[in-house]
Amino acid sequence: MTRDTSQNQPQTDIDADTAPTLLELLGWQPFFADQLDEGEMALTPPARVTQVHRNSLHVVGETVDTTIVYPDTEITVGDWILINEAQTKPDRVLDRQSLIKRRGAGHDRHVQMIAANLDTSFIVSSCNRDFNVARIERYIALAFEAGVGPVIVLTKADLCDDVEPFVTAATAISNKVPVVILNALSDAPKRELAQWCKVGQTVAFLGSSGVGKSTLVNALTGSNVDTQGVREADARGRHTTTSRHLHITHDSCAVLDTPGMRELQVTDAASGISDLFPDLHNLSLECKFSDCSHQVEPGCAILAAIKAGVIDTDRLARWNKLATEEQANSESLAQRKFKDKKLGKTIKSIKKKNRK
Ligand SMILES: Nc1nc2c(ncn2[C@@H]2O[C@H](COP(=O)(O)OP(=O)(O)OP(=O)(O)O)[C@@H](O)[C@H]2O)c(=O)[nH]1
Ligand SMILES: [Mg+2]
Repeated sequence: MTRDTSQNQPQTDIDADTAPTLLELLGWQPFFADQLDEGEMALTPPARVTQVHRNSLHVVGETVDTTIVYPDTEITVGDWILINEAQTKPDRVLDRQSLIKRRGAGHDRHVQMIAANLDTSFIVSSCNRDFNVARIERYIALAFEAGVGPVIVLTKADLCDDVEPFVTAATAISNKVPVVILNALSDAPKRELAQWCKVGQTVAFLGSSGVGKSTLVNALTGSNVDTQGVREADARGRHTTTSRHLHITHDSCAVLDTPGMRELQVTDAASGISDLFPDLHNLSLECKFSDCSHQVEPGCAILAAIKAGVIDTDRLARWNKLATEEQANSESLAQRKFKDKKLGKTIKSIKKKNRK
């Protein structure tokens, strides 16, 4: 069952009458082809990064399906690269159409790239205790920021007596995000997700552990990726999938399976958050002070709206939390970049002095 009030429909230029090429099945699109000079395609054929390991990348192209030893933190799963003739290293990473990223774990607040060149991110949640609007909103904000179309997929409908409260809450999140409710173990996924899974498209399953991401990957691709039952007590998964893996199908889109993410801190995502909460964002622009905290200030449009009873205070609290966190993470990221730059300059000037 799909509830779709949005305009979130993928476009594809692939000719449906001819059998797709491997490049098309890998998600090759005119956006990438336009970056290659004449002849370049034959000399260094493009390949897609399907897995990233600590010191190596697995890449697949029309003439290659190999692991290359290459420790590069600037390349992520989903990237398109041109490999050198010896097939030992990437010559060039093609410009990305999209990049989903989050603040990495740890204190240094680095940015962790989750995936590049996605068209659709399926945000998966189960119709049980896993369901959490604030967490779903985080995924949506990151997708909006990256220009990737989000779709909420509610799994385990078959195990739930009444799906309606989950559907109502999910549909209320944003009128730009369709909601699909299904049993991932049935034949529904292929049918219900078909409109986003055309040849040439790349889709990803994101969400907590145990919600059925790998089950959905298996349903779409016919693969046999490991899945595992969740804990009875709290419906939590066991972190069965441990790394991101882009799977290629023989007749539809490229499908990315991801591990359940324990923490999803947003960074560099101000416009994604505004897209998710456009009403609150626009109201805040009417506040008297541009740095209004919407707590006590006079002339605060948000406080006035609360008084008038026209905004949902829970939703307001979630927006406030997300926007504050985003600002703090982005500021510290900018400071770190500034410090790195300053340190780089100092090292350069010391080296210069020593050469004299
Ligand atoms: N009945 C039912 N079981 C489901 C559904 N979706 C997933 N499951 C089961 O839930 C368990 C967890 O599914 P997985 O696909 O491993 O979950 P995951 O999101 O990949 O979990 P991680 O790899 O740990 O992140 C498995 O036992 C699946 O068979 C569903 O819609 N209905
Ligand atoms: Mg999994």
